Amino acid sequence: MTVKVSQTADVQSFFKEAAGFNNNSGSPRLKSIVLRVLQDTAKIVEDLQITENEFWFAVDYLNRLGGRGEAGLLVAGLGIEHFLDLLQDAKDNEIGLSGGTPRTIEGPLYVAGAPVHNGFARMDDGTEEGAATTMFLEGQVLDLEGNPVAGATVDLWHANTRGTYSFFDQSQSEFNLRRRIITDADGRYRAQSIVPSGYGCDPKGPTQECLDLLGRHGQRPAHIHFFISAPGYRHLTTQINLSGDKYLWDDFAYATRDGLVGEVVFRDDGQRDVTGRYAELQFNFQLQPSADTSAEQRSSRPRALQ
Ligand code: MBD
Ligand code: FE
Repeated sequence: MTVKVSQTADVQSFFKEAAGFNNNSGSPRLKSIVLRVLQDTAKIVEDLQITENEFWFAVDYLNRLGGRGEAGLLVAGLGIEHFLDLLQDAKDNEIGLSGGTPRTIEGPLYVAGAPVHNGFARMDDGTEEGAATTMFLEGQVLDLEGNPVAGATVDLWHANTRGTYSFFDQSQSEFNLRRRIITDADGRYRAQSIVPSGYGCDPKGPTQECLDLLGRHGQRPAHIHFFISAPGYRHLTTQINLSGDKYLWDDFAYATRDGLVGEVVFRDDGQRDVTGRYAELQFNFQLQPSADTSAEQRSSRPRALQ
């Protein structure tokens, strides 16, 4: 027997009261959103016959998720952040915006304010020398016709050989593997860094706890994140996911897309200023023109150090 009360007039008007509809202050927008959350939560509780124990387990889970700062990780792992990309792609398509490098998720590990360099940056602090393979990353920022975009900001960040990111991994130096590179007159950016390893969720954290119950792993392929911006062009949030990685097409955050796979080439030919084996990665980005200056900005998502 399933008893349901959420659709009764009494309960619906009770939810409206709880969502602030009986007062004239606060935010009308938030009131509408909270009302819908209450209505849909009630429907889930009824339709799936959520038990008291399940409900309070979920409340405690949210406390633990926030306590560990993993809310952004869970939304990536459940594919909700990728869904937002799919929705934006469809909206763009609807109004005829197309072309250029595909967008993909930002993820939860950006830190604002990385050092700025013209044309070239050394990104790693040298502490993994011996363990890491030196990586030479270079390419151009182009418009949709293939013309170079000079003065574009290539804001990039990636993990170290253990798959961890500076700031979130306090054992790394400040802004290690995070830089902003301004493209030169040919639209070119160049970086010397280290080949990153893939990221794995903390096996003891609340996100992995949920993934375990879904029968899923919490691994990402090796990848490099980018914000690309330039006056007159649409902001681009994207990633290069590295070829040859076991998780390339089995990414727990669903960020790998056609057009975003980077071919890493390993060489040992003495052509670069390093001893032994090194890696080369070339990747160009193409930007769409912006309709207005707001399209040139990244979202106002709260981020570390801003
Ligand atoms: C990452 O490095 C990442 O890029 C995403 C999307 C989620 C967790 C860790
Ligand atoms: Fe990442």
